[in-house]
Formats: sequence, C-alpha cells, structure tokens
Amino acid sequence: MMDFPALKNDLFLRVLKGEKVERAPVWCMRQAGRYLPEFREIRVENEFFKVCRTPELACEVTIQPISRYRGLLDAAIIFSDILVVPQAMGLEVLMVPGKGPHFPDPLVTPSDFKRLIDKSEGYDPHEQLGYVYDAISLTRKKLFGIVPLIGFIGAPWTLMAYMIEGGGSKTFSKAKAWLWKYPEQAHELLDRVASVSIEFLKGQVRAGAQALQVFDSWAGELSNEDYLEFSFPYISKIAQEVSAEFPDIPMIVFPKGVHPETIKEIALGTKYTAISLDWTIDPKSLITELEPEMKKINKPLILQGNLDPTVLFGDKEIIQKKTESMIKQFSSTNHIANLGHGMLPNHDPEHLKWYLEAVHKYSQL
Ligand code: 1CP
Repeated sequence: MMDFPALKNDLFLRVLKGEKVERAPVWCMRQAGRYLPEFREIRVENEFFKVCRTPELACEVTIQPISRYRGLLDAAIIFSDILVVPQAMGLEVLMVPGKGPHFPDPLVTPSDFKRLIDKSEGYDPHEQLGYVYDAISLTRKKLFGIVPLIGFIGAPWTLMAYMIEGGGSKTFSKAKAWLWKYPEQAHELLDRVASVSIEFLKGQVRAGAQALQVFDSWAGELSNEDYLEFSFPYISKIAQEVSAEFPDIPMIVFPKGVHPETIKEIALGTKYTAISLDWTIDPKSLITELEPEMKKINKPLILQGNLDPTVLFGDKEIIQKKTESMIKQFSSTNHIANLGHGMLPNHDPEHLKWYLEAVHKYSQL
C-alpha cells in the first residue's frame, strides 16, 4: 500500500464500521459536475473523457466541491464515469454535449461479443484503466487527508443496459429484450463485466480508494424476480470477491428504483456494508422491517440517502425543512446523508450549501 497523508475526518468511515457517531456524515452523488461553474470552466477546454484520463484534471475536479464547501463535505468521490469499463472492454463511448453518453456501435446481438476484449495474453481490461488508478493516487495525496476518497463502478446490469442501448433510454427495451431472447448470453455478458469490475475495484483500492460504491442506476427497470436473476448474483459476487481481499474497505451499493423487498434481499444476502436509497424509499418503514432481521445475522444496518435532489430547487426554508425530516427518518440507524440520486446540471451551488449545513445542524447528537 502507498503512503498517504493521515486522515483528519474519518466520520464517514466510522459510520461504515457501524459506530455511533456525533453527526451524520454527508456527501452527494455527482458532487463534482456541471452545476459547478469551476467544473464547467475546465470542460470548456477539455472533452469529458479527457478529464477522466488526465490525472491532474480528474484530481482537480474531484477536489473542487471539497474546497468550495470547506468543512461541510465528509467524503470525495473520484471523478470518472461508469462507462470507462465498457471502453476498456473495447467499445467506443462518446460524451455528446447536452445529450450524455453515446455508443456509436452498441451490442446488437450476441455475435457482437467478438468486438469485446477480455483478459487475454498481453491484454487485461483493468490495466487499460491505469489512468483511474493514477487519478486516485494523485487525489489521495492532494486531499491531504481532509476527507476519505471513494472509488466506484457501475453494476454489471447497468453497464449491460448502456452497452446494448447505446446510451440512456426511456424503456430499455433493447437491453431487456436480450434477457428473454438470449438469456444465456446475457448471463455471459454480465459475468464478463463483473470479472473486469472486480479487478477494477481491487485496483482502485490498491491505488488508494478508501471506500467503494457500486452504482446500479437502472436496477429499477427490473422486477424483483428479474433483479434477483440478472443483477443480484453479479453485484453480490463483486462484493464477495473484493471484500475477501480487502475486508476493511467498506462497500456501498446504490440499487436505484428497486422495490423495498429487493433492498432487503441485498441487505441480508450480500457482503455490502451499506445501501444507498433513492428518494422513493420510505426510510422509516424500511428500517422498522429490516433492523430486527439484521440483528439476527449480527450485521449493522447502515443506510445512505435519500433527499429528492429536486428539493434543492426550493428555497432555504424548504431545503432545511425537508432535510430535517429526512434526517429524522433515519435517526434510529447508522446514516450517511446523501441525495436520492445525483446533483443536476441546473442546481444552484448555493442551495447545495444550505443542504449540507442543514445536515450538520439537524443530525447533531
Ligand atoms: O459534460 C459533462 O461534463 C458530462 C456530465 C457527467 C459527469 C459530471 C457525466 C456524463 N459523468 C460525470 C461524472 C460521473 N459519473 C461521476 C463522478 C463524479 C461525482 O459523482 O461527483 C460518477 C460517480 C458518475 C457515475 C455515472 N455515470 C452513473 C451512475 C450514477 C448516476 O447518476 O446514476 C451513470 C448512470 C453514468 C452515465 C452517465 N455519464 C454521464 C451522464 C450524463 C450519464 C447519465 C446518462 C443517462 O442518464 O443515461
């Protein structure tokens, strides 16, 4: 392991150990991004994936929100994207301004597997991602231990959805059709993505990541039964294998849009340290049902979330009121305050500050 500056604020990591802490730590998904003028300024001269691939730039934008909200954020997340994994497996991904990610040649049928590159002699997809490792190591140094650094991946199902749809989608009908037309090959693809993801997360830890998050952004497109067949086994395997090598690195999973039943399955049946909830989940009723079950297996219930990000379009008063109410709902368990999904490009940075201040105020013991 490399030598990095000592950590000064370990609140986030202490909650993830199941400890009772003095207030809820807080960070936000997409906290480095387009709502920040200082980020947009960097993007004028630098294409999106160039920022990801240039450790100095990725480091700079990762630290931007930490500097702006001095003393208010309790974790940084490395600036990168979940789609760097499909890229490393041989697919081209472009970031189209104003539209989002675009794959010029998505997977259409399983015969397109010939365009995917797995580990082979002289090629290892995770080694293609060395620029992420370099960005993580540099950021750990430049953070001077102010807050811990989170590494991340996209869940295999979410990446499969992009690899087949070729970008975002309203119905995900192409990716979901694969599950029924080519179930065996769908499982093969999910497994191949999972294998690269496991190596990639381990590499991020070796480079200096102090916690990991798995984004299953399109989890909610699947029924509970289908989630248990097509996503659960792969996110589960990822946690199993990464935690076997790095038992002290906490892992968070964000299964966006799933039924509370699915969340229970994940909490009780996987090695994830914590689960991130979207805003549609009622924390209080989930905790009431899940806490006794977790006690039986002797595992602390640790939850992250889940203010609706659109609340940040409201004024200071409404942000304080909704944050206080969110904090109260989690008060009986270990809680990391976050949004129910990411910051939006048209959010006002000042409003995020009101949210962070409200978390500090209302979650004090
Ligand atoms: O022009 C730009 O600058 C592009 C905007 C942008 C940014 C800032 C994209 C394109 N990605 C990112 C960074 C990013 N993406 C981070 C790092 C920083 C941070 O969180 O502070 C992370 C963790 C992600 C992860 C990511 N990428 C997810 C999972 C989280 C989520 O929001 O659900 C997903 C689904 C993506 C794909 C993606 N990349 C970019 C966009 C606009 C999207 C979503 C497109 C869609 O809705 O389909």
